[in-house]
Amino acid sequence: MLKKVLDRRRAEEIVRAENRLPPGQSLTNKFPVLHYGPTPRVDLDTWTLKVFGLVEEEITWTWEEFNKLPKTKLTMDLHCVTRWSQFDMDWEGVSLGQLVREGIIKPKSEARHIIQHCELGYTTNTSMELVLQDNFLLATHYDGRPLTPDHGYPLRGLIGTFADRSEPKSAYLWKGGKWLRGLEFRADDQLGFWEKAGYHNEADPWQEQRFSGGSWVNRF
Ligand SMILES: Nc1nc2c(c(=O)[nH]1)N[C@H]1C(S)=C(S)[C@@H](COP(=O)(O)O)O[C@H]1N2
Ligand SMILES: [Mo]
Repeated sequence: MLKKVLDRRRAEEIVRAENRLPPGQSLTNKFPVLHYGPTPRVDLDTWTLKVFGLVEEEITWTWEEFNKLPKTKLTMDLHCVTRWSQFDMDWEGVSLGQLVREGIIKPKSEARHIIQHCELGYTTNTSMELVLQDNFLLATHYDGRPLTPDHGYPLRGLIGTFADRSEPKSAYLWKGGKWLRGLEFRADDQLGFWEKAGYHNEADPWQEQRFSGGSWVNRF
């Protein structure tokens, strides 16, 4: 127990020295589970991912079709607004940016924002620019294994930071929706679940954008 605490502290000192710990965050070696409401049960036979709104052609992928898309592996640090960060996590999935670059998804020229739509009504909004970056993934696997139900099986949005954190721009973890079922391209922005509840619309952990307006300290 004590050894674990000391290991955690030592690891935290290292990432702090490497400038990989955003302000107000501390390191965890666990992978906490955090979401609102129950964990949905997902049936892969009826599962689809819809790409809709301001795109040239709307798409509905079955699970089988989705798995034929080009795969990407990447290692990222994740930052939760509740103040834990986890480092060097290995992920696999599909890069939304790559799908757009390869013309598999064709956003209309007016598209500026994306809403991630999830099972049971969870949504989160970002600029289109943010989720087309290399540090956003439509993630199917963590640490070489399919996501567990609690972490978003079978598919989640995921945004993090690369070890060299200067770019691209990052966001707190809630900007990746677990149990993802739809990507809506829009011209105007529309606040998602936590954003409506007062969390920051951009949520950059390096700028400590936890809450919108006022002092975030008073929110605890
Ligand atoms: N569908 C859905 N996705 C969600 C949430 C949620 O409540 N529902 N919570 C977000 C928040 S606040 C966080 S911190 C991360 C947590 O991911 P984890 O449980 O895999 O650590 O999921 C995000 N995605
Ligand atoms: Mo969170």
